[in-house]
Amino acid sequence: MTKERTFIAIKPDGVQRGYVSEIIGRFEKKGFKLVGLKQLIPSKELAQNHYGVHRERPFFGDLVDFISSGPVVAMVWEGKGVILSARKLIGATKPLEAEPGTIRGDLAIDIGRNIIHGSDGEDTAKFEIDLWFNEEELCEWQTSDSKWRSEN
Ligand code: DAT
Ligand code: MG
Repeated sequence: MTKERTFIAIKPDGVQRGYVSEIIGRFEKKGFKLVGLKQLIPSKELAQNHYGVHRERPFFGDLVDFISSGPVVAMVWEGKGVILSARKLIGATKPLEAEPGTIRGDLAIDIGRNIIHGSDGEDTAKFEIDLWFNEEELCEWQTSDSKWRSEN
């Protein structure tokens, strides 16, 4: 049974626009398993740590202000290939370049309002899950139909 996990966050614009259920639904329909879920208004410090890799970029200040401006729905999803698959479901960073059918391609217009975050690799996923969640906040559970979702 694969334990691959990724960190997904619905940003304040996605929450404000009422896309929480739409976005969770896309991951559920794909077949991934929700193992962590909470809503919070991130502190500046959390936002800065989360986007630390972009610290030197000109948009860093605005990005941190935006992410900590309102409720974020933070999630951990589990399943085979979930890190890459989630990035595909999410679509390109610039909504203009995101294909229709992807979350950003269907629901967003602007790079600064691209409604969702997803970890971009194994190391990032581990770092972000540890940053946003305590171990006790994550559920170990089996879906009743797991053998119909993935062979292993
Ligand atoms: P992604 O969110 O697809 O992983 P990223 O890690 O390159 O993209 O950037 C993180 C976020 O920062 C992105 O979702 C939106 C914002 N951002 C990235 N590039 C930007 C730019 N050139 N101008 C404004 N915001 C930008
Ligand atoms: Mg990124």
